[in-house]
Amino acid sequence: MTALPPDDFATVLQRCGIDLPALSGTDIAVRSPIDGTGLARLAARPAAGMPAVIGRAAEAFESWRLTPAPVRGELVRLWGEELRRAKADIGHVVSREVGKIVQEGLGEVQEAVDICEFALGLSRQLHGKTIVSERPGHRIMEQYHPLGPVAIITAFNFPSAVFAWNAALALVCGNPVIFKPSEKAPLSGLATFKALERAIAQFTAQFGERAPAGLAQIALGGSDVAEALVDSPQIALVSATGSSRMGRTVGPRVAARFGKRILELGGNNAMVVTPAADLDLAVRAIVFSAVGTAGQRCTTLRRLIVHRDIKQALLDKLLKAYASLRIGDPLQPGTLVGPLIDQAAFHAMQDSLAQAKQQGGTVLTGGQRVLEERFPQGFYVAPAIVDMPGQTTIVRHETFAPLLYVLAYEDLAQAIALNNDVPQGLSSCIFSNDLREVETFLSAAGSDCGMANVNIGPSGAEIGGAFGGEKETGGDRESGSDAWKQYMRRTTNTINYSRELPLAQGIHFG
Ligand code: UN1
Repeated sequence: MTALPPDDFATVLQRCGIDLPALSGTDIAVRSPIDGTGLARLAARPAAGMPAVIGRAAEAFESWRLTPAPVRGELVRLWGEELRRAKADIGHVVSREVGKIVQEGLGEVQEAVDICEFALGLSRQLHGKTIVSERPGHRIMEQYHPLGPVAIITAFNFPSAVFAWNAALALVCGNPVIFKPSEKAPLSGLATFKALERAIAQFTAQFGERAPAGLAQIALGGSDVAEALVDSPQIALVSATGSSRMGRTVGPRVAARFGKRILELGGNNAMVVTPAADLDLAVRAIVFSAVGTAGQRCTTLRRLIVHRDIKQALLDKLLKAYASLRIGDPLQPGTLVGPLIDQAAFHAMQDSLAQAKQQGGTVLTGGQRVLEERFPQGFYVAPAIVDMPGQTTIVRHETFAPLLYVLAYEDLAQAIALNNDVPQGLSSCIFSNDLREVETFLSAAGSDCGMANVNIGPSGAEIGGAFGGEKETGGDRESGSDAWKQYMRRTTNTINYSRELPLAQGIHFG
């Protein structure tokens, strides 16, 4: 199925509300990874202008925090509707700008719609607890209050959904947002942001002045813009998605000013395939999670930990599936693997392949550049599978490309140890129909990742669950479940409705 509008890209951008001439400049050159075509040249916001942006958000917070949460929910409802309406167009922009196949571009916008609907429901459920007191005539309760301006710094690979995950929750929780999209994907960010602006306009028509001017702002720019957000004491929460290297800089800087942060950093996600697995199901899951999005999801499958008795049988099936992968223009229906984001990503993959070989690896398939003649400026690769003698240095490193390492194991304890013995801790999964194996993998002695799945791959999480991971992935959670609590401040209230003043812990004072 293709849902691409037939129009040219300029028309699609216009329909998304993006006025290119008004945004034009020389700072950010946007290229399509499909064929290297220049899509736009945009002006960056000078870092010197950031205090004013942050100041407007701080001002907006003063009134937005007092708007009842269910009324704030109306704004994300409208945003979800706008996103639904613009789904095909925004999906197209995502495909053009980051090279996702049509289905995945659309899926990303659907993820943004889903989180808006989740946030709408949440707008009536921002509840705390009531706790019994040890003192007569007393009651203890918790309330969740808005936190303050939230900075959202995103990566190129989910340029629409990750902004929405954060912004929908932040807005419902009573916080203004400032969005700094990746310099590699500003148009997808803008298209998603413009839908929010349209929702704000409708909200204002309905509720008057309730949506203040600085409620949602976008700041196109480079690391200096990000740094201004990271270092500002007026930014209550910095939510940053990207590499562990980026997080290593952002985390301590936010901590130094006692700010809050959500870090979603690198993953090195594994699948354990046991002798009790449905191999055909496993193969389907491996293909989607290892080659989907050309291996450029933080949840991409990077390590296949397979029992030695079934390794060859699994590899035979997998190599067959890889041989039929359609690599090419992501806008064409039927394509499964689009391009890497840029030349640097291609070189990083080649470098990792060279290191893997040096470390004893055997390339079973792929790794080479393809379609070079048709797309001299597009970096397409044949997804690679590399058999490794063990979990060497390069296997422990996240390479953002379709590069799958295969490791053999003998007993489940060893498989779990391999799963956990990497610096990252985002997602993981086991393929097995053996209850004992499955429950062990999910237990306290099992996978140490933020996400551990059974008989599905590590990628493609639904928004209802908390998303995030441990160790160098950052330790935080966003999206569903109770991730909203990070966007609010908790206050514990002890209320005395008696005529006495008993002290806690039985203390007599005076
Ligand atoms: C990311 O790669 O940064 O679970 C996010 C998934 C998607 C989100 C990925 N829902 O693969």
